[in-house]
Amino acid sequence: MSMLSFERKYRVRGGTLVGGNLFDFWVGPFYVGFFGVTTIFFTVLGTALIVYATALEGEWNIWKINIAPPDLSYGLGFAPLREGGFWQLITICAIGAFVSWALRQAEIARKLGMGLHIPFAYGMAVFAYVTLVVIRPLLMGAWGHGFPYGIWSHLDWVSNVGYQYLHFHYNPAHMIAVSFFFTTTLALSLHASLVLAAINPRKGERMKTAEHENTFYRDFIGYSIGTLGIHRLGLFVALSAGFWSAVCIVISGPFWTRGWPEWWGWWLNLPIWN
Ligand code: UQ1
Repeated sequence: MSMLSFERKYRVRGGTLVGGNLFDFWVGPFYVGFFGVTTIFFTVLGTALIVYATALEGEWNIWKINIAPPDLSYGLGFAPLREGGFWQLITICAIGAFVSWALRQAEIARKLGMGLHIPFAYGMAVFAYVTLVVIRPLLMGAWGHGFPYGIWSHLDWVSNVGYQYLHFHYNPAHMIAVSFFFTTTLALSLHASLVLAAINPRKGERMKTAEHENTFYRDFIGYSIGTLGIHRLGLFVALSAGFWSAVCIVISGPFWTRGWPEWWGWWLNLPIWN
């Protein structure tokens, strides 16, 4: 709220992606817009469907609530509500809400004359989810290959699918994804600790700036990536983690159906070992 004096200058109408100035207004601190309305629509409907499906199942233990996709025998068709149809409708609502949210980010960025980095970054997470519940099931020929919506049940799904491929950690794309996840935590902890160290000097001393940050890393490892560079690196490693996660699951089944340890046969079969 304290930022409103600054925000007022930028709260200008126009520059929407669709709908002209129909929903081009703010409610309190929030921009509404056409995609704000569609986000709320899909979120409310999807949540209501989750609650309704759960009521019919009768399991209210938060850890055990489960809304399962259809049986594989339904293929790519619609299933009756209580046999996976709820899962299908909830998936449609989830994708509707996630895509609306990304387009609202894009609309706000556009109104402010900013780049589209935020919707692009968020879109990578949406892409990973869509890969799990749409792209891979389509390639495998059945919605039943999507993961169930439930805290315990989705963990069981991950474990079971992992064991279907014998040892999922031998999946090369999974290796790359995990490496990027760890690198992301390393980059963020390096960056956050460096910034906090610079702005929290000893008592009585002035806070330090980028000059000190650069100097620390040049003294320490002979290289500083710079204040802009660290954010570019952070975005790259974080997006790469999401991207390779999507790749590692979409190749499991559509591309490789045996155990992942066996994939490394190409290495053992290199002629140089003879
Ligand atoms: C860095 O060099 C830098 O520039 C001054 C930052 O900006 C504040 C950083 O946050 C970090 C972590 C580094 C060091 C990182 C690498 C990859 C050398």
